[in-house]
Amino acid sequence: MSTQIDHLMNETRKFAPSVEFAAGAVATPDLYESAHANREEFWASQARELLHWHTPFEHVLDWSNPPFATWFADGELNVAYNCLDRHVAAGNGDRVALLWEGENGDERRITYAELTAEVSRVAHVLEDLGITVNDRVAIYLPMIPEAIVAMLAVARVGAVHSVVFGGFSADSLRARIDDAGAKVVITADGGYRKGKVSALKPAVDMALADRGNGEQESVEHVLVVKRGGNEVEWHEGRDLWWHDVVPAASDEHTAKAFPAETPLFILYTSGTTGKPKGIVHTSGGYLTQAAFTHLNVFDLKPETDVYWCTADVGWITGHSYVAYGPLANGATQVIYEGTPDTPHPGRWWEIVEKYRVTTLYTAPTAIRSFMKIGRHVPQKFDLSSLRLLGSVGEPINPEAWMWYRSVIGTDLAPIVDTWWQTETGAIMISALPGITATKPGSAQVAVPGVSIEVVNEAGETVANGDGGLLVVTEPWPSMLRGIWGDPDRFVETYWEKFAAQGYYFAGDGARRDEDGDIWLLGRVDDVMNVSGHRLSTAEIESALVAHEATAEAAVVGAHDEATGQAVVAFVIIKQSYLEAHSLDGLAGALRAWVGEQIGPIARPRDVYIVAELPKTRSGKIMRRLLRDVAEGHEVGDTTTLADTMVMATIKGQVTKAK
Ligand code: 6R9
Repeated sequence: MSTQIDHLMNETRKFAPSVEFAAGAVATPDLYESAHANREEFWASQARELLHWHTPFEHVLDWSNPPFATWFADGELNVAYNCLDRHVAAGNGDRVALLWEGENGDERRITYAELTAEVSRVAHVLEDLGITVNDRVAIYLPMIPEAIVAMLAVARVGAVHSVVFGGFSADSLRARIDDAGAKVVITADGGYRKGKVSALKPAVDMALADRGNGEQESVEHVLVVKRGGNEVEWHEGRDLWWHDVVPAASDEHTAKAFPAETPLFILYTSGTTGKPKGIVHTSGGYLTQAAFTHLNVFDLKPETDVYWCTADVGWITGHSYVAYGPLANGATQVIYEGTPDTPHPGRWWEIVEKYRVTTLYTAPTAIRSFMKIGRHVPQKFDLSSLRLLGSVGEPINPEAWMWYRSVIGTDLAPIVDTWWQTETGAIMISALPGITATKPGSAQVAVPGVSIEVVNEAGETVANGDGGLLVVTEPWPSMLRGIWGDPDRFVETYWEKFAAQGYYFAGDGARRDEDGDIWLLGRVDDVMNVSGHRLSTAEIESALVAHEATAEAAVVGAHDEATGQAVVAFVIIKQSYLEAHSLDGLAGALRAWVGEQIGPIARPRDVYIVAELPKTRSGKIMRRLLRDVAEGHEVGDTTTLADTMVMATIKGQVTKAK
């Protein structure tokens, strides 16, 4: 790690914005000045300028009961109205909102007027199903326009959505439905992935199957979009086809105003324990910061830009920078259903050429996988429309940054490396294009109105050049308002570590360079980052021990060229299992098992069957030693182990398996 950091810290290349870009840039340096002069007044004026308030707010921030914040609490708005109707009212109804490309080549162009009408119909359908303010609706859909429509329709009626990534298993879906107590699930028969229809409805059926324990099921209805055309089972009375009920509903729907602190969504994310956390975001503050950052970080010119964020709506990036930010700003955006290499490795670049995409926002893991294939693939396409590139999800290594800049951005487009989290709701650290001279590998500076520090364990700000922990020192509008149903966990997880200072602890290590620019160094807890997706070691360990063969399991995130980190599991097999079975194929079976339990993204790259795990005297598994083994390093300090010989045994077993 330290050699990697030193290497990063020696990165001195800098790219100043071009004169033309700077001259036409949306963001101006006075944003920093006015935010600095009065942070609350700054956010209040952004909220007034960027959004429509049915009832204007007087109160900006209430921080009298930290860490529970409210923003704009006496104001009222409708999030869907802000993303739809007001653009139509302003005469932009004919502007294309969504340029949708199915993996199989299907295409749809949907204007703001059409999107407003469709969301209105679905809002009626939801109301007819009894959905009202604060009710929860689970959304389990592929990347099709209906995913956006569903989110906005839920928001329009004041209800709360919980989008569950379509790649998650029935068990993961069930846990999320139960935790939130969802009344309706919106899903599809299936969607296209890697050239085939991948079914979704069966997972919903499994999630809702009778549990045989007499527990009351919260879900009353399942609304099903027909996309894959695959056969599905039907539960009369519970299931409804979207195409039966939506077209029949009225396309006129009055968007009622709701208080700014009305919950907008719950999004589950991995924490350090096995149980995913339901991160809660509310309406006014969230939408303000999503819109502000989308406008300024992506230099949005809504009349001429074609924006494309490649994230799935199942992740926070898909919430803030596919659904809410772009639509609040009246942007035209591309949405693509499928995988980047279907049916050919140039698919993304073909889409950029076809729609003349100007702004591309994606993840380092995707960039590295394109690097691996080679520049000849993107170079077959005309990428000259691209004028701005964004990165999110994990640290982007300078090599990938440079490749992104030169091959995709043809040495012209600025790159914004944006640091933020499910919990922060919107971008917190990023260059502003046209203002900041960018540096490969560094996320650089807090956005205007956000206060970030790098501190030591005692909460003291470190000197430039030193490393420490990343904290947010002041409340921000799109901050999480809590963990669904678990206020204690909210306080413990984020606020206890620096309670004396009142700082939010992000869980990331960071360092400031001599210019004061911030470099992110990865998680400091047991959360892994695989292809930009957060996975918890504990969650995968509990899936592994749920298998009949496993006695004990330890999971680590090991460095991986392509995915940033990869899941590597060490498992001890039960004696009883060993006596009755051969170990042939067991590692593969355990990999597949995790994929079924949690979802394919959680499937370990390697599963090693070992006789013992390294533990401290207090019984804590020392994952850092296992990470050394997984990465093929010299094993670090073992003096705190109860049995110092155990690492030699494990190394022997891993070497044999390799
Ligand atoms: C938006 C998103 C959050 C974690 C975060 C950090 C990592 C995100 C990053 C980055 C370095 C960046 N992360 N962006 N690390 N540079 N530009 O990814 O949210 O899924 O909640 O993950 O991702 O470790 O703490 P989420």
